[in-house]
Amino acid sequence: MLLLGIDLGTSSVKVSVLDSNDQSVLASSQSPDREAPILSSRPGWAEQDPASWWSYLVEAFEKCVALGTFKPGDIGAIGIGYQMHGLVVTGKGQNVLRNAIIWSDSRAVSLGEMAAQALGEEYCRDHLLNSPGNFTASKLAWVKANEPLVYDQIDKMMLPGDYLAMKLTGEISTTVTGLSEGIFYDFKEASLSRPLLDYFKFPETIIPPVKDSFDVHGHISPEVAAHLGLKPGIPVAYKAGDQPNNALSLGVLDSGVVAATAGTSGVIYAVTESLLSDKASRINTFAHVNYQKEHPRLGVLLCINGTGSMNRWIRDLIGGDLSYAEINDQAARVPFGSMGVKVMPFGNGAERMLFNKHPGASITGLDLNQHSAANLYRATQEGIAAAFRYGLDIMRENALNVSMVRAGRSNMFLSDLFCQSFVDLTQTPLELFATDGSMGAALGAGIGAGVYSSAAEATAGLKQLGSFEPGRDTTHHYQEWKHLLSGFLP
Ligand code: XUL
Repeated sequence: MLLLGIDLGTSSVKVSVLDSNDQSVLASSQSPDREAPILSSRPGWAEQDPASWWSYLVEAFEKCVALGTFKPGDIGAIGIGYQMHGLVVTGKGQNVLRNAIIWSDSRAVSLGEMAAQALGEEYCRDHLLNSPGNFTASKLAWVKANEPLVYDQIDKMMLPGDYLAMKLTGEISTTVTGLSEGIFYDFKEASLSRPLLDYFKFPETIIPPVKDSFDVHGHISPEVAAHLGLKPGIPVAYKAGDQPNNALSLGVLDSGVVAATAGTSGVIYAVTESLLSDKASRINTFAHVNYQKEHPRLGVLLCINGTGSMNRWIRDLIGGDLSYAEINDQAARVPFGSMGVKVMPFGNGAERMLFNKHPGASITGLDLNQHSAANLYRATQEGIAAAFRYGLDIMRENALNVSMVRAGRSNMFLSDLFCQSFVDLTQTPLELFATDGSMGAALGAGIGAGVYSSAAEATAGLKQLGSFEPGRDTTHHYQEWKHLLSGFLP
């Protein structure tokens, strides 16, 4: 059977078609070619039009079909990985009522803080495993408070991946992992959080039916099947946020190994069985794709909003039409430390590991007679790597053992320079694999559709492409960077 994997990212939608027999990739494509826009009409706001996600998906799939390497009618199941924590709201006729408020949007931080106070630190820590922060529930509360005309028309609220599944199948559902990433889930009770719904006065009917990640989330509608050339009735058999999905793609299902991504955001993701929560919600705990009430598997996640977003901003601003590969070549000609230039990559919304503050991005140490664009390119990658180190220390403070990181060879992990900066600054080895979010979503579909009996079987063909080992002492450089950062913190 062929499997279609969809990765709804912030910068593009990527799709891959896999042969379930040998897990080979028959076609892969993404849309748009350059990064998709984020609409930001006010500081700290970040929205995207869900209709654009649908158009990107159709375009990316049509590009795959045009390669002529598979028959769309042979696809037997579809899986979706998606940008987390976003809010999509629909009316009775499945019409989208406003733009999606996406994960990096910070408008709801204060509403989340008020909710945390009202619910109590203990309840948030022990039951929600997080403060409501500016996650989906707080975003919905913002719509309720500020756009009552929109709120009154809401039939269902959903995560971005639930929206794509709805478009494909006409059916609306969500997942336990999705509810947990929106901070709607009470892990102690293993159910929707009643105190949270009561506090925000959300009716329970606004929450779609809840399923496991590996389950049937609907069947492709006849109209969509005709449009895309798919067989009508094939299932969407898997849905998960992009970070748990990335972990699945790397075979990270249990404690021990740790997964990372460096796309628009950067994430380190560890799996644990205990209901772990950081006292200040600087790292977050959500249900993993294999979470079961009786068999809890939780993903503990450190997120840096300004990762690929910072790298893209620098490229767009001073790199013009240069490709990322050309920028990496230039950066590699500058020595480690970027000759004193330092970058704080925090310009993409409230940073959870910085107590939901939004210090903004900054560049320091520029010498106009010495430095060129190459110094900025390198300092950007080193600044992002230093931010990873800062976050990893918080994970270790929470007794998470991170002795090795696994990542797909994609996004910023395509850059050898970034990989080396990452291992040098975090002092943690890195293994790279031939996978990405769209492949993970395809494998997830295979599990959900029963083609594979376990995640271990689905990821058995995972190929390692290389590894990086820490090679230099970066203590002094990192201490200087951290000292600069402390100037921005409360
Ligand atoms: C994870 C997070 C981001 C988004 C990006 O908690 O907010 O990594 O999932 O798509």
